[in-house]
Amino acid sequence: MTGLFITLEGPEGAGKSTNREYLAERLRAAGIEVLLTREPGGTPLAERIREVLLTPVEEVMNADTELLLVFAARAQHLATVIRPALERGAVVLCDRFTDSTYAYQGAGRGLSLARIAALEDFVQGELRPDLTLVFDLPVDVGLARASARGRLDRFEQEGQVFFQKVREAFLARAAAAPQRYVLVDAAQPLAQVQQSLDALLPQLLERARG
Ligand code: Z5A
Repeated sequence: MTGLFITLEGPEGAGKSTNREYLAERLRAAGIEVLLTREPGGTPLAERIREVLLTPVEEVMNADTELLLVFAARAQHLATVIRPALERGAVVLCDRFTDSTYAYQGAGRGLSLARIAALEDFVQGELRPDLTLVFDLPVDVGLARASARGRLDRFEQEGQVFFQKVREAFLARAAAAPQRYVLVDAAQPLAQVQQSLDALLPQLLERARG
């Protein structure tokens, strides 16, 4: 694989989608091929699985079902979108990936991290992101931003305790592997967040150009 696989992670309302667009523009302006995508989703079939995961329904979804659906969507996304893009040398900017599984299904739902790691190996083989930007902000700030958009999805209906565990999981993963993760203070005004992304650009361009 010759491309560069960058993931954007963090709790709800952290600005991942907004900043994904911003980074893509900056990289494209420098002549780099960028593929913008997201999880769960990123292909028509995986987007249908996303709908199942996010739509609140009366039947309570079993946590193992949730975990398997996340990885089912990921298998499709990797096979049809992410791996082909990396093979042709593109930069893949993916809004959420397996760090979210460790944070939401692992820390949030309390599922076994060893089981998640086994599925990660099964679905991804050796593929891991080259770089992960963790957009961090206090839970109440993120939830206020997300709920300003209106109707809450199935995850957004969880309480503060769930999201606190999610936030701590992202921070712990970033602290455990500082060579792969960059922590971004997402509570700052957008212009400042984007200044910190600008500071990363020379490094990203160098890595994207191999
Ligand atoms: N999930 C999972 O459980 N397991 C997995 O393995 C994966 C996912 C991959 C869908 O993700 C759900 O899937 C997610 C976890 C679960 N749970 N939830 N909820 P999603 O990425 O689609 O959902 P999200 O995180 O809720 O997306 P989001 O709320 O759109 O957040 P965002 O992309 O980080 O933020 P944004 O859309 O760029 O910004 C939100 C608002 O804040 C928007 O109005 C912006 O204009 C504003 N904003 C952004 N930055 C700023 C700053 N700096 N200041 C002020 N306002 C700002």
